[in-house]
Amino acid sequence: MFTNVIVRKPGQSMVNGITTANLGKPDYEKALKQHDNYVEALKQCGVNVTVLEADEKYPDSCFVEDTALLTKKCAVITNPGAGSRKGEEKEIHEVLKGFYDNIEVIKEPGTIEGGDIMMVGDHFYIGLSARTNKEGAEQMIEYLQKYGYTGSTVPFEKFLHLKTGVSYLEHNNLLATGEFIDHPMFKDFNIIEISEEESYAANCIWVNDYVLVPKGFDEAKNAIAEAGYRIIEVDVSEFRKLDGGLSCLSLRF
Ligand code: CIR
Repeated sequence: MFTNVIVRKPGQSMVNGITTANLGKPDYEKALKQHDNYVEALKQCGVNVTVLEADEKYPDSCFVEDTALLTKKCAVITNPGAGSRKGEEKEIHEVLKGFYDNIEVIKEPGTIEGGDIMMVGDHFYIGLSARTNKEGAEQMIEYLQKYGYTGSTVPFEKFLHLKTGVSYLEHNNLLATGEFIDHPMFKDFNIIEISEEESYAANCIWVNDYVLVPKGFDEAKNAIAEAGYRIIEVDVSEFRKLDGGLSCLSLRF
C-alpha cells in the first residue's frame, strides 16, 4: 500500500522540455488542468498528496519520478542522465528530508533516472538506458542491498525508460509492450500484453489496487479491468508530448 505521493506542478517552461514525441508543444493551461485531475485521481486512491510548486528553472521538473527511488526503508537520490535535468534531484533531496531519515545519493560517473527502476516487492529491476548507466545501476543495487533489498539490471533497446514499456501492477501482473512482452527476465510474470498501437498505455500506475490508465487507450483499459482492477482514466496528453507518462509525474511511497 502507498500512503504518500509527491508531485510537482509543471511550470510554463515545460514547453521547452525534452521530447522525441513529435506531437507538438504542450498547451500549458491544459497541462495544469490535467495535472490537477491527476492529483484528484491519486487522492481517490487514498494517498496523501504533497504538491510542490512549479520550478521554472527545470522544464522537465514535473516528472519527479526520475529524481529519486523511494522504498519503505530508504530514499535514494538519483543523478539524472539528461544534462538539462541535472539539479532537479537536489530540490527533491531537500523535500525528502521531511519524510526520510535514511537518504543515499548516487554519484558521478553513475547516472540513473527513476523511470528506469521498477519495484516488485523487495526486488528492483533497473533498466540500462540512455539515461541510466551501468555505474549508476551498480551504485543503486549496492544501496538497495544495504537495506535488505535486491536489484538486477535489464538491458533493452527501444524505450526512453524501462517503465515506458513495462509496469508492475502487483499480484504478479505485468503490463508489457514491444520487446518486453517476451523479455526473458519477465517470463515468470502474468503478462498483460499492450499492442504497439497502444504502447503509450504500457506506462500505468498501481495505487492501492486502483490502476491509473491514460485516457484514450480502450484496449489497454479493458485488458487491465479484466485482470480485476478498478480503473481511473486520466488524460495526460500534454505530458505525452514530452515523452512523459503517468508514472513519471509522481513519487509514490
Ligand atoms: C525527459 O525526457 O526527461 C522528459 N521529457 C520525460 C521524462 C519521463 N519520465 C519518465 O518516464 N519517468
